[in-house]
Order: sequence, then C-alpha cells, then structure tokens
Amino acid sequence: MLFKIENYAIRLSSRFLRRCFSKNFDVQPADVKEFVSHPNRNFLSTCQECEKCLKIAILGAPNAGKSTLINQLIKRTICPTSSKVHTTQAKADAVYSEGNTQLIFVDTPGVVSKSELKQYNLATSFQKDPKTSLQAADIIGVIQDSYNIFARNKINSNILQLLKDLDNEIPMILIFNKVDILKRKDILLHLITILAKSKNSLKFADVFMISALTGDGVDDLRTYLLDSAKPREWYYKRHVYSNQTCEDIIQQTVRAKLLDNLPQEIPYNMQVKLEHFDPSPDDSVSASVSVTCSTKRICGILLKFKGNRLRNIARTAEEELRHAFRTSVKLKINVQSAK
Ligand SMILES: Nc1nc2c(ncn2[C@@H]2O[C@H](COP(=O)(O)OP(=O)(O)OP(=O)(O)O)[C@@H](O)[C@H]2O)c(=O)[nH]1
Ligand SMILES: [Mg+2]
Repeated sequence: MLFKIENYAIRLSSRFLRRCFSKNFDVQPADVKEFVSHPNRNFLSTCQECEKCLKIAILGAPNAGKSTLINQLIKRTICPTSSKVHTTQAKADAVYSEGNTQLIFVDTPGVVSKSELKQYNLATSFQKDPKTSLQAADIIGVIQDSYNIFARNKINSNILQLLKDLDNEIPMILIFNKVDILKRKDILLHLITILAKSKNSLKFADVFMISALTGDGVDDLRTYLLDSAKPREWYYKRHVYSNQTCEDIIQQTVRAKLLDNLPQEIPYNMQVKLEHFDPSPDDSVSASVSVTCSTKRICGILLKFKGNRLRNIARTAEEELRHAFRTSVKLKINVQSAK
C-alpha cells in the first residue's frame, strides 16, 4: 500500500514539476550536460549571442539568514527557513531568471566544524556541501549576521578554512544581514573596517548591508549579481526554479515549521515524509505529510493546545508552499508515534 502511495505521489509530482522544477523535468541534470555539449544550431546561436548566467555560492554560519536571503532574491520561498539552527540540511540550487540572465544560488547548510558535526550528530552534507558548492561558483557570497554580537566581529573560522582551501581564486562579496534589528547602524561601519578594509581581512569585491527579512537592500544585491553575470548558456530552462523535487520542498518546509513551533531539540528527532501529492487540473495542489514522533509523549506535545499548534504549523507551511509554487496549496499533516 505504502509503495503504491509513493509511486502515485512520484508520478503526479513529475507532472506538476514539469512546470517548475528541474529534477523531474524532461531535461535531467545529465541531459542538461548533453544539451550543452550537443545543442541544436538555433539554440546555440541564440544562447551565444545573448544568454548570461552566474552561479553564486552562499556561505555563512548557521542561522545567519542564508536561506531567507535566497528566497528574497529569487522571489519564491523555495529554501526552508526557521529560527533554529541547522534548518538547511543539504545544498540546493535556487534559480532566478530575468530577461536574458539567469542567477543560480546555491543554498548551503550553515558551516560547522568536525567536532560540531560529531557533537550534534549532523549529516555529512553539513561538512561536504558548503565545500562542494564552491567548486562551480562564479562568486561567493559570505553572509554575516550583523546582529549576533558573539559572531559579527570576525568571519567564522570554518568559513575561513574553506576559503583558504580553495584552489582557484573566486571573487567574494560580504553581505551583512539582519540590519533591520540593529539599533546602532554605525556599528556596520566598524564591522566593514575590521572585516573588509583591514590589512589582514579577506579581499571582498563589494560589501552589502541588507535585511533578508524585510527585503531592504536585496534589490540592489540582485541587480549587482545580474550585472555581474557572464555570457554563457543557461543551465536551467526559464520556468525552472529549483533542482529539488516538489517532495523535498514540501518535506523541508514542514520540517522547518516544526523547528519554528516546537521547543528545544524536540523537532530535530521527528521524521517528516510526504505521503500524498495531488496537483489538480486547475493547478492547485493538495498534499499530505506524515510526522513520526519518537514517542507518544512527543506526539502529545505536537498536538498540544487542542491541535492548534499542529494547525498553525500546517497553515504556515501552506502559506510558504503557496509562495514557492505560486498556486493554491492544501496541506494535511498526520501525526504518528514510532513506539
Ligand atoms: N530580523 C531579521 N531576521 C532575519 C533576517 N534574515 C533572516 N532572519 C531570521 O533568521 C532566522 C534564520 O534564518 P535562515 O534563513 O533559516 O538562516 P540560515 O542561515 O539559512 O540557517 P541554517 O540553514 O540553519 O544554517 C529566521 O528566523 C529568519 O527569519 C533579517 O534580515 N532580519
Ligand atoms: Mg538555511
């Protein structure tokens, strides 16, 4: 039965994703390479004349606001965000196409050290993916949380190490985020001096001060990146916004909202799985997701306040998915206990 449901979900998902996402799209990543190396003549001449592309790897400490910024830049809530650390678990491409230019943002998990990886029992992607995201990047955006008094005065040592290990020199920009909650804006000038203008600082091509939450400064950053794009064939088709499947996006969004709404470590141990995904002919989507808690007591915490907590999680996830897919989304969350 479960197998049937999964197959059904995947079959429907591929139909829906044909519009928005690359993974189940008729051009698979492997095919894209083929397409690039053996393009038809018309396509090649059009591309070579006018298409531009830029791949931007976004690096930052956990919770710096990387995913929130990418969502603002691409104008869709594709990347999961929450107030807790380690929301993004693996790298993912988020794509923005405007006119003849395509920007590919690589969202990455917050950079961690080997000991943190072990201590918090994190997947190996937390260490591997920030590094691999740099391999094909044209530019690196380092995000600094300007509100975090413990971290804002220096570039995270794990990031420094990653940048030091790079074989090629890749242009970098420094992005100070969360300026909306900074009471004293003059602190930013001090931060720029010590992080970008001192003798020992990294060489940043430019510095931006933004609020990924309110969108302040994000348009300028997007324009800068559009202007920096290089004449090159696009990697994704115009209507593709992500290399993730719809299934991934729904699961990650629900997990992020669990992180937002449940106390402490509890949500990190929950398993989220898409059970059913049904796009209607009118383009609206209904989906159901199961959340498996380790014990009945944990289920009780999720169902607290007469189910209002769970309803709130479903409603906020629905809103984000609506913004991601640009269509009406109905989401049902089923809670079950592993024991
Ligand atoms: N006030 C304020 N909050 C922000 C801003 N940008 C992000 N946040 C909040 O910071 C928290 C973390 O944002 P994320 O985008 O999930 O951060 P991240 O760097 O992707 O985090 P990880 O994936 O866990 O490494 C969320 O609660 C966001 O709403 C900002 O500009 N201002
Ligand atoms: Mg993130």
